[in-house]
Amino acid sequence: MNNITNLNNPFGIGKQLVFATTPSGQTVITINNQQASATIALQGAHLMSWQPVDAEAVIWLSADAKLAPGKSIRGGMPICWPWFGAHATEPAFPAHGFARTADWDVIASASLPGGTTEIIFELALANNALTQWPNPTSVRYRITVGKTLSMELITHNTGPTAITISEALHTYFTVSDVRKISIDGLDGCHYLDKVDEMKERQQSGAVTFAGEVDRIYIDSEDDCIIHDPALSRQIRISKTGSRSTVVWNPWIEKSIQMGDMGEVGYLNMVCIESANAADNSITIPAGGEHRLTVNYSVERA
Ligand code: TA6
Repeated sequence: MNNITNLNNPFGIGKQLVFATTPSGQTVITINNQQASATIALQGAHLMSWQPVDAEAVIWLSADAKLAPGKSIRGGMPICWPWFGAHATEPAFPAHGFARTADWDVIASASLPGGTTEIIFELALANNALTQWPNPTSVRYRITVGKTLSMELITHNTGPTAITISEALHTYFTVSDVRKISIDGLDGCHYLDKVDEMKERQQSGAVTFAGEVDRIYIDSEDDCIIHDPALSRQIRISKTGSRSTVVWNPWIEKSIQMGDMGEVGYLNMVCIESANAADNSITIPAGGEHRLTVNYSVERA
């Protein structure tokens, strides 16, 4: 039986959760319930879209996003693990770790009381870059789709010694115009400014955008809210187990360099990433685990 049959038989749920193959041979999961719809690429367990039934699309995906083996998808919600950004010592290792382009297995799915749909993935470490991560680890990732989108990323250290990871749910949000939004929840937080040689600065008031922004806010655990008056909405991001918040918009020059942001894609997206990065890296003792959870909800403004 082909892979899709093997997946739809145990884990498909009627029309609510369906596995299908794209023309390029990638497996994509489509979820539709009475509260919301979502699509997830099996590679990287990469959520690509989420839309509550009474709202516009919330997650941004580049018009030039590629769905190809081993290639990261521009947009959606890439999983950065077991390191965020460049590897500390190996420049040849992939930025943001290997989880987002790796094989993940589906291990469970359910239609939950109250009308949400849940799917659970496990990182197939044995098939992936063990040379880049020779530490016995189990990684599971749960996505629950409803009016609220909920994620939980669980790292379990199954080895005999402590491990240190950095991580992020590197989410791209759709906005009307990045020049007309503001982000609350980071006032007073210190951040590392990646646009200015990682200088440490302190946020004053809301975050707004008039050029490239690439900041790692350290010790930032409060909810963030994206205020988008032109869409008459705000997007709330609440989290646990995450002490860093990354805010990123590549603006014009960086978008052109990246080549897969679309013509003016940068105007309609902002990344608010729930992370543990830089000084907030996480050390997990032998046998221990770390849970990062994030919830997104849309409120009328
Ligand atoms: O989270 C922001 C960031 O680290 C930026 O510096 C930029 O590199 C972005 O991630 C996208 O990285 P990627 O490897 O997906 O091109």
